[in-house]
Amino acid sequence: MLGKLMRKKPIVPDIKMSDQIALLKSRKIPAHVAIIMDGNGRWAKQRNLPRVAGHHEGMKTVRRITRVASDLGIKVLTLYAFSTENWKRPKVEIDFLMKLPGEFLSTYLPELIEQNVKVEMIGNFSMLPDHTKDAIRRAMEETASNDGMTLNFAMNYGSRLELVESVKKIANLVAEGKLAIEDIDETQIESHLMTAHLPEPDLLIRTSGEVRLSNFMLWQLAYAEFTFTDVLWPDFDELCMFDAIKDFQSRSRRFGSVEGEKEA
Ligand code: V07
Repeated sequence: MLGKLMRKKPIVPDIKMSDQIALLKSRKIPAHVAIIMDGNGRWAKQRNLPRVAGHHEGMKTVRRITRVASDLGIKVLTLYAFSTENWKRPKVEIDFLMKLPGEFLSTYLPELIEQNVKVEMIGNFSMLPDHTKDAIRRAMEETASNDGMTLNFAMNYGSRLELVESVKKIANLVAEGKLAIEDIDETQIESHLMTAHLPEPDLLIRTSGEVRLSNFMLWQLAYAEFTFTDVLWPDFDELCMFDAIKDFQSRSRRFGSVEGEKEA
């Protein structure tokens, strides 16, 4: 049953990458794609390598997928890099993970700037180590005026906590007499989320065969298409990305014309 849901590594079609991109762009491209980058530890284990080797390889996939997403004309790419749950992992692993933003940015920031990519972050910034904060802050500053794709890292992010924080802010407005209870609506909740300035994701991709949301963008994904693949994140390449977009396009074609009718 779930086997049908799950995508496998696509067969390599004999079409140039640029032609495939052009073909996909002739149909509807999702404005916002969110990805749960799973399977890095398993990738390493299969090779008898330490888990951190998988995380490091996963970082290279972030670079590839950022570039192809930008080429496809995707407006926002949100990547789940570190969840609030991930603090439970061994300290050595957390220390390694917290160095990845710095390494990623010192290696790839110039090409992100060249691609006109804007770096942003959602999640609790204040709990991150200083060196991680410094790297992210610098990248956000240096790309602040870019108006191409937004590369949005979910770092120390948890969706339920985000919703709790939104509710608290609204409660404060009510307590201060600035908002009437009757005026609390979906727009109010939404406008206090960390993604308030972004369009809702149209497509969620999760790699590595897991079919769960894991506390990721629960509110924002209400109407998104979901696509799952067995491919582990370090092996997720441009063709896998094309496959996910094709999947999205085949579903939008089926439902697009009767939007609001068949769609639930
Ligand atoms: C991390 C690599 C990708 C697979 C998932 C786990 C490991 C890139 C970043 C990053 C974050 C913020 C930023 C620039 C880069 C990152 C963590 C883990 C914690 F501004 N990859 N990556 N951060 N992995």
